[in-house]
Amino acid sequence: MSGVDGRGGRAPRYRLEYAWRTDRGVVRVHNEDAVLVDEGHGLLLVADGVGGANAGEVASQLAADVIARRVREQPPSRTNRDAATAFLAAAVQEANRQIWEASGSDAACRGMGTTVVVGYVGEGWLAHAHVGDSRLYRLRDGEVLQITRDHSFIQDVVDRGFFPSLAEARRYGVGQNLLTRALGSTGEIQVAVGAEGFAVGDIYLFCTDGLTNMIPDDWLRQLLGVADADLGGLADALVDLACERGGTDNITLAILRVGASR
Ligand SMILES: [Mn+2]
Repeated sequence: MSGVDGRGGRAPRYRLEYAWRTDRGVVRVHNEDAVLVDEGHGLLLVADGVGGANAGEVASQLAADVIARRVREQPPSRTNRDAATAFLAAAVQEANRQIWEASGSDAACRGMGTTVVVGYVGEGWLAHAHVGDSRLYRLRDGEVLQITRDHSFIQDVVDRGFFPSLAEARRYGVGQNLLTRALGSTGEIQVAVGAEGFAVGDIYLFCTDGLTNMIPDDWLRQLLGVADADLGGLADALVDLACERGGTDNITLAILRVGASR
């Protein structure tokens, strides 16, 4: 089988591009976010750690390390997206256990935790899993869609109908920083998972709240919508804009762009 058209053979159907950045921002002394992109394994991950001293950094890096190790040791299926999402959920649960145990056994790490959002590229789809308020967005046909739903108090009050939107809840002073789920906060954690089929031109953006709290959705749409932009330049522009608009938190992102194979 020649696979020239990419449907029958082993030739890739899509050309994938990756870019990632992490930045301390303007205000914070430390960067407690972590980012990991492994193009060979089709893995993207960002995590936003919290905790005293350097414990937030420990937690977010531990999440990245544990999940990456599992994927590298025994790569999940690229053809069965249910198997891949189940694999990601198990990997995130394993990261949770290790962070929970480390925070119980090391006084310096007590109370540490982290968000995580992770993606895994299969044949024509992206499987994803998350805990906390780090997000996955997709840009398609000029529309920005937030794929993940935050595990946060402010999202909960919106879901319960007290406010029509996050923006409106913020306007009434509902704080954004209270998470309802985080890795390391309990021995067992519920992981949200999903999978998205690719279309040529899709851009997937994984990011921490240091980006989304600084950049309104319509600005995000504007930047991501510049077709054929250099992906590294796009990543730089997002970080620069978040810093320019205050940069009050660490800013971390990983981008996947789906192009046509040649
Ligand atoms: Mn943050």
